[in-house]
Amino acid sequence: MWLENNLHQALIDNKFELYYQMKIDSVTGVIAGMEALVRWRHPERGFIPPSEFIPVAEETGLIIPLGDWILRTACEQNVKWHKAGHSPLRIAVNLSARQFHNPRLVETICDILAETGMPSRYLELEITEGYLLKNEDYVVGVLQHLRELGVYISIDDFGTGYSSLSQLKRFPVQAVKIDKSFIQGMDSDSSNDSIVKAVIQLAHSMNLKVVAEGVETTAEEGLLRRYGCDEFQGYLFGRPMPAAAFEACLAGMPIIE
Ligand code: G
Ligand code: G
Ligand code: MN
Ligand code: NA
Repeated sequence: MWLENNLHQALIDNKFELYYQMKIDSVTGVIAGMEALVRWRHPERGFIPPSEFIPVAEETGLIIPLGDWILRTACEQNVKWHKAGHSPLRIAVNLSARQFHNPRLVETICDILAETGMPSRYLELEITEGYLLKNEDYVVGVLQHLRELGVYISIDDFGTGYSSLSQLKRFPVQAVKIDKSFIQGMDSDSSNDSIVKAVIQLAHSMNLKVVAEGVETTAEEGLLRRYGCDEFQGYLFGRPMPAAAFEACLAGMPIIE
C-alpha cells in the first residue's frame, strides 16, 4: 500500500534514476553495449529495489508512464554519450509484460526515438519469455513492427520460463540472454554447464546472438568463451552503476565509429 501511494509521487518528483551495466564483447573484450536498470532512492527509506516496485507498477498501471520515462531517459543518455565522443553503443531497456501489451508501444517508441534523435539500431528491448506464450499472433505482429523500425530485441532470463529455443523460431528476435541461475556455478554444476553449452549451440544454429548474464568468475567466463558465447554481463566486468561512473568506463575504451 505504501509503495502504491508513493510510486506515483516519486515519478512526479523525479526520484527515479537509471543505472547502467556493461555487456562485454567476448572476442574483443570491449564494451559492446549496456543495460539500463531503474533505481528508486527514497529520501527516508533509502534504496528500494526494482524487484519490489516494478511488480506494483505493473499492477497499478504506473509502469506505462514509468516505462516511458525509462525509455526516454535511456535514449537521451545514450545520445549524450555519443555526442560526447564515445563510440555509439546499443542500450538495452527492460520491458515489462504490460508495456509490451500496451497498444501504443510501437508509437511510443517511434516518438521517443524521434524526440531524442537516437537511431533505432542503438535501441535494444529485453523482453521475457512469459509474454510470448499468450496471444502469439499479436506478439509476433508487435515484434515484426519493432524489427521493421530497426530495434533489436532480446529474450531476457532465458531458460527460466517454459519456452524452448525451437518455439522462439516463430518470433523475430535477435538474441537470448541466458539466465544467471544457469551461469552461476557452471564450473561446479555439470548440468548447468551442459545446458549452457547446448543453448549456445542451438541459438547459434538459429542465428541468434547469445549473452550470458550474471558472470561472476573467470572460471565461468572461460567456459562461456570456449562455448562461443557472444557477450558477457556480470559483476566480473562491472556492476550496474550511475551514468557518471559508466561514462568513466566508456572513456577508457578505444573509439570505434
Ligand atoms: O538490478 P536489478 O536489481 O536491477 O533488477 C531487478 C529486476 O528488476 C530485474 O528482473 C530487472 O529486469 C527488473 N528491472 C530493472 N530495471 C527495470 C526497468 O527499467 N524496467 C523493467 N520493466 N524492469 C526492470
Ligand atoms: O532480470 P534482468 O536480467 O533484467 O535483471 C538483471 C539483474 O541481475 C539485476 O538485478 C542486476 O543487478 C543483476 N545482476 C547483474 N549482474 C549480476 C551478477 O553478476 N550477479 C548477480 N547475482 N546479479 C547480477
Ligand atoms: Mn534484463
Ligand atoms: Na535477466
